[in-house]
Amino acid sequence: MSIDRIYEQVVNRNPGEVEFHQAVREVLESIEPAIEKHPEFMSSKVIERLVEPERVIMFRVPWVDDSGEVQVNRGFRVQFNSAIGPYKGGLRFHPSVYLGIIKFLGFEQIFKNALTGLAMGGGKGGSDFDPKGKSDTEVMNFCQSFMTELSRHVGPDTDVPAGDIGVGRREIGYMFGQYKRLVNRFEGVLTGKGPEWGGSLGRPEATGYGLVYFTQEMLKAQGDDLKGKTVSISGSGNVAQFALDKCLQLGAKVVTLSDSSGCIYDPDGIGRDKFEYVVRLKEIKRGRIKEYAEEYDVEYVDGGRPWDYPCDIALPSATQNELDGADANTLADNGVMAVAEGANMPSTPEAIEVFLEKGILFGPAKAANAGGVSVSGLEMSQNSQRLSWSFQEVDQKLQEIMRNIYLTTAENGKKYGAEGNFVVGANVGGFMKVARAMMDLGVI
Ligand code: NDP
Ligand code: 2IT
Repeated sequence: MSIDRIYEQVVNRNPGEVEFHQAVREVLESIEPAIEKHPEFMSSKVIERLVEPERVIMFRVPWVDDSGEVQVNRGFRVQFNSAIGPYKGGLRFHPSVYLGIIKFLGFEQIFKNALTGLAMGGGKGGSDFDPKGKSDTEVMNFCQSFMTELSRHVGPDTDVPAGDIGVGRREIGYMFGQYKRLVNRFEGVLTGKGPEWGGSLGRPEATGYGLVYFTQEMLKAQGDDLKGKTVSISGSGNVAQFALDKCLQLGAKVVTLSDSSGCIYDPDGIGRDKFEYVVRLKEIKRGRIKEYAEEYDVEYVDGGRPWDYPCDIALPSATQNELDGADANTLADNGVMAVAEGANMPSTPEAIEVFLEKGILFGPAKAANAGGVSVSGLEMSQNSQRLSWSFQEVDQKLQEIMRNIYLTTAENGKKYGAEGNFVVGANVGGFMKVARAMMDLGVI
């Protein structure tokens, strides 16, 4: 079957799952040069197998809210590919979650995890539960019910979930507590745990720090660095916060943040004190980014996104398809030199085309945000050893991993006729490792 035919079949077999179609299309288009060199992948139907999840689990999540009313949410876990290791990938709790979102995330995770060089397959899960506005007890009730079913399908050598949008240390804690109670074993079934109960130091920081380490590698190859650069970040959650933290450490000035309600612009830069305010606002008060504008008397645009403001570097770190072709043109007109994706699939295909055509350095999510899952992999290693490494040791390893991901990505782009195109580089780099493993393991 040709690549076009395979894509058509994915669309027909997964009707309405537009984000999944988008993620598959990008990968299939960019691995074409690799497939031409390896006809054995086609004859053994590696691609047809790769686009079909090994297992899809959907379940009812009933729970009782504070008023005593029963609520019913939907739970998902897509165990996409385990050719190179146990399924690994986060859980997303957000009202927009449906099967197509989890499949797109699980599919991308296969290649991202392969790029890290660690032994992790790809998976993703979540629920349409909205933690916003819920009490702590409600979040706990929900997490316990979610894990009561999920516990049958996961395990430290089978499938190891972690956080994603709406799932942080609090939710991981409630789920880990329930798992431990159900199976009567203390084991590394989840990553992103608190350091007191089996978590790795450096995991909260890992995605944001890794994103900036990757950006630094892209700049370094051009003889440049982050010092003195103006940076626009979207989102204000885990990834955005620690990307901001690392930018500050490296002497860059961050001028924007956002959430699902709107965007703030602080031309003086979000400094250390303001960063600490944002962490308290988002992690403890669980408030809105608008409150930042009120606190520091800066511009707030209701429903706005950061891409209209001039910057040297853009780090989209909120959600999928948050930066479109028009935004990319605006960024380019304002002189942006590099874009690196903290979120998964934040740039639309049209936006990516603009960046590549205009020669703007572009770090795709599978490479640029792989720091989070990398340190999750290191958390799994520490759990297996029953040891905890120091923050410095983890951070050092993270820097090495991000550098290797950059090198693999750059080399593969070059090798397959697309020098400087890190989309091709990341997709081919991840794909080759998984495809070779799938060949070696037989028709499974
Ligand atoms: P958080 O829940 O901590 O933060 C998410 C942020 O994005 C919040 O500011 C949120 O605003 C905003 N956001 C969420 N949905 C939307 C939306 N539909 N429109 C506009 N803004 C939105 O999640 P993370 O920081 O962990 O995740 C951010 C992105 O990074 C996601 O794409 C995730 O898949 C990706 N990622 C996360 C990793 C991790 O380790 N956590 C690893 C690799 C990638 P609000 O508060 O209003 O909801
Ligand atoms: O998208 C991602 O890579 C994550 N949400 C982190 C996954 C993980 O298992 O740490």
